[in-house]
Amino acid sequence: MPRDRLLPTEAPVVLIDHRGAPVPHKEYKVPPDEALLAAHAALVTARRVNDQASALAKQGRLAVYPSSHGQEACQVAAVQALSPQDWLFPTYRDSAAVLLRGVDPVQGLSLLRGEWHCGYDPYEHRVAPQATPLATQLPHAVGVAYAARARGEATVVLAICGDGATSEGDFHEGLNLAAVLRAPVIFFVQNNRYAISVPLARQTAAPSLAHKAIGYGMPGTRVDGNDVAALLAVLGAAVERARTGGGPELVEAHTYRVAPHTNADDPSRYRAQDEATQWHDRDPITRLTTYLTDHGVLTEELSGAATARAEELAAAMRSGLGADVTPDLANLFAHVYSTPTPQLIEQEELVLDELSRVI
Ligand SMILES: Cc1ncc(C[n+]2csc(CCOP(=O)(O)OP(=O)(O)O)c2C)c(N)n1
Ligand SMILES: [Mg+2]
Repeated sequence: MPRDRLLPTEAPVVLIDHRGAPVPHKEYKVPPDEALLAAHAALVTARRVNDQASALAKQGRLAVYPSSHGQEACQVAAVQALSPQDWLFPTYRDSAAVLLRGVDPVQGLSLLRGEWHCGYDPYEHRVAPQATPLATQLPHAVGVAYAARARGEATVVLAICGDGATSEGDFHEGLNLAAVLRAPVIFFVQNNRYAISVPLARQTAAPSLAHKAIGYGMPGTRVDGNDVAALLAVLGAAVERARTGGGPELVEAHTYRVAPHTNADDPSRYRAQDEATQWHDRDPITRLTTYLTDHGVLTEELSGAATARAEELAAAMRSGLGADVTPDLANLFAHVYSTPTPQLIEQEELVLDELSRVI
């Protein structure tokens, strides 16, 4: 779809409102029932992944878990907008998306177990390692997109980041380079209104995060981040545009981090409790369930099957991550360079020698 406007729309795109009612839009349409049913099942799975992983963190089975509870529509749409040949570049908050893309749950969560930097093979499902340093994955994503196009492949890259990450230098460098190169990459900003304790108002003076796009010369689009139908339509159109040579796009999803930043955070220290409560009414699963039920598309049988599949994944997480592990500390150095530098070898010897005295 050609985009002749660069400025974002006044209001975020909404196709199904928080009461589950359809909202007409002149540019985007509600995806077909089949796609919405798949999204519903994926939402149920994503919520279960978040709840199960949070419980495992409380039990000490994961070192930390940054939950995307309440942001599941973003997780689901990011994955469903992509084809198998495309690449996903996730952050630490996007474990649900990583697992929905097909990464094994034990391998996918090994980073948060403190066991590996990245426990899965990024090439298997075309999922880059989850980036903890903010925005550092964005220039990498541009490089992958540019290289794919140079090889004549129709690959699109979707890179996720948070509202806080948009203040980083790497965000600027990534978006600027992508626009200059017309690289097929979507920058998907999950604006959940907080960067740990820093609220959006202290993050930027721009009218919206999507407005930043115009400075780079790429379109910016605002979308309701709790409306999976709108997300699928907006991201789907952006992916299609990028695939057919239209260049990059910045998509800002308006959502809310219902959960603490991680299990180690206490949000009552920096935000009012009723703020989170208000967002429960905008829950991404409730509104899609209402819409699909009202339209006679979601049956009890389909809903039960979605829950059963989510429970299967949760059971695999419990059994796979419930066992004790003894990490091999030498692995810290094993995958830094294909040929380790003399300095790295020296550091490894020093660390292993030190550890042999204390353990
Ligand atoms: C370069 C860098 N600086 C600081 C941090 C510490 N840090 C971790 S998460 C975070 C907040 C990020 O907020 P946002 O980008 O909005 O993502 P969210 O956690 O809300 O998903 C910060 C400052 C980091 N990981 N990387
Ligand atoms: Mg944030």
